[in-house]
Amino acid sequence: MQPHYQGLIRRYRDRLPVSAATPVISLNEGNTPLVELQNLPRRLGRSVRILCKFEGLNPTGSFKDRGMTMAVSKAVEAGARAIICASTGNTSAAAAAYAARAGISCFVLIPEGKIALGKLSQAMMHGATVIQIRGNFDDGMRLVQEAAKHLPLTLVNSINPFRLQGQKTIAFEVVEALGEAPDYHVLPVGNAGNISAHWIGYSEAAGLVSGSCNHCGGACPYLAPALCKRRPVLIGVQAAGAAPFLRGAMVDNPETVATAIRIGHPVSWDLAWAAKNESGGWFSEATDAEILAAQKLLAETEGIFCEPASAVSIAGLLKAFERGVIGDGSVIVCTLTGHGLKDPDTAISQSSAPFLVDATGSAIEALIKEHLPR
Ligand code: AN7
Repeated sequence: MQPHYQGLIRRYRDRLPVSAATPVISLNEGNTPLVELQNLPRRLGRSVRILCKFEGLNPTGSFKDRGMTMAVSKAVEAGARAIICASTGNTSAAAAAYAARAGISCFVLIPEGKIALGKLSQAMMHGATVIQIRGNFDDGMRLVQEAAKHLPLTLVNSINPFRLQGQKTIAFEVVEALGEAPDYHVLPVGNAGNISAHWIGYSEAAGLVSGSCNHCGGACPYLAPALCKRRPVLIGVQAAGAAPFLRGAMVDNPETVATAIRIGHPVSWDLAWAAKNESGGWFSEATDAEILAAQKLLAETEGIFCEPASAVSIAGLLKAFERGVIGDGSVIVCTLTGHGLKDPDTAISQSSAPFLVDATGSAIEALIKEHLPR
């Protein structure tokens, strides 16, 4: 029998802080498709390659599974019997699922009324103790840190360094798929763990660890030596109503339709600035209208349905094109962090309502004829 893919810890064991003693808690996350856009570049009149790393196809529907397999495996290795996190939704879904897989308890704090229904249903189905707070994600983040200090709980937000270790593997996969790093990598930024993890991953794939390149020692299996130091320019995109990196300061009352990134006090503040600076990249922002338009555009022109927070990368890319900062021939990867099915309400509210007709052949035929391509 062929050994089938069994998740990113087994795949990248030699590059992750695990040992033979680490119990691998996995749902075979990672190994997500890198889908090249076919229609959008043409429609935009750009001769560039745009590839979407569709993290929505992870087991719980978001990139959080990459971090959670590591965080929960290490928690169980250390003897933890319960984990806790604050979440805008996706982290709670992943934490709940991996805790179920591990047979341990899970507590999640979520902002009341501000998490997408798909995510809430996941946390509830997997048996987590779901605690809604009268506050936002940043309040929740403060509360879980306090709780983890004096209660027997392992905190699994991205402040837990094992989360970033798992999430860095996305860069390994991109480099393997393309044979080298792309020119640009665009992704949404909320709590800022993921942009930090992307940079760690690209740096390790390039043989650049702790600021020094060791490719000559042959520690860089993914790249030809000539390309060894190559890393992408990172473009971190925020929702305009929750954009502390654009404002240069924390934001107290973040608001956006992209509830996943409704975060004003990102915990990986310094790491994210370093990633942006070292990569020669930049932060940009998109309004709610731009985010929803980008989500719809991607769904209608390419058949890819991501959640609003993920469409932020497409919105940021469109802005970069408008500003003329991305040259012809560039290879661009966009991380689509979560699946569109996570947030059906937002999708339905921005689409036209289904038609309703009598159940007769003539009614159906009339309607179809009206809509056939001419
Ligand atoms: C779809 O679930 O913070 O910048 O609590 O769900 O690493 O925070 C979610 C974040 C982007 C931002 N896209 O990533 C949570 C949570 C989606 C997300 C982000 C999130 P970070």
